[in-house]
Amino acid sequence: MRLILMGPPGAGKGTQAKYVAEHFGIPAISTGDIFRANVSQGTPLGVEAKRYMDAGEYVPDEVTNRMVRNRIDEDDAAPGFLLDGYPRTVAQVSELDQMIEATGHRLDAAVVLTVDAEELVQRLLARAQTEGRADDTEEVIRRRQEVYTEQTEPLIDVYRSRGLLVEVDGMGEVDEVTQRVFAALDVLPSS
Ligand code: B4P
Repeated sequence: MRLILMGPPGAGKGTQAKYVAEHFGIPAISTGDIFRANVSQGTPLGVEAKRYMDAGEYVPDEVTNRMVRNRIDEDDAAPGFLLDGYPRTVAQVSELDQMIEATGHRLDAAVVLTVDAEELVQRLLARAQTEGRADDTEEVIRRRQEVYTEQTEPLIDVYRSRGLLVEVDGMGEVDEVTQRVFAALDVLPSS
């Protein structure tokens, strides 16, 4: 199973990714988490990524693509994977197409979580209180929403035109959303 999980910042990608990955027995690969781990370890990748993340901007494609390519080459991703937060740009879509083609497999679905704009801001402000992430200030949250609208929202039509889009209502309790994702994916031919 090869899945991507999309949605605006705060839609619950990271929250749902772990349940969905566990359900299908595949690793959840979060570009945001990998960047944050590098930031906290002070690696060169982390130093570079932090500049962009703290401003609410996307990390440059070539950096992100290389990182994902290395990660999906690892053994645990051979049976499949769930990409949480990648691709986020048109250039990342082409790169991912090549990565998957090289494995002789295909993408099974692109799941997009839809959540009201006001709810997104509330969730991220609540996360700021509990986790204190540097990119969860109101100003940066607003910038992240803009970047998503400009650079990532167009990807929804790309995957829709390929017949791979699975839209899931991301409003409500975490468990309700998880059940909706399972219900949408369990009917796919390859699962
Ligand atoms: P991410 O880590 O992907 O962060 P996100 O979009 O903010 O969060 P997500 O949607 O996963 O929300 P979550 O489940 O945590 O990216 C961070 C940054 O990394 C980007 O801005 C960018 O700079 C960089 N980056 C990552 N990928 C990149 C790429 N491909 N290219 C370039 N740059 C990249 O949920 C949010 C909050 O809501 C949580 O507190 C959660 O507990 C809560 N929540 C979740 N579901 C809920 C529900 N149903 N009800 C109530 N609350 C809920």
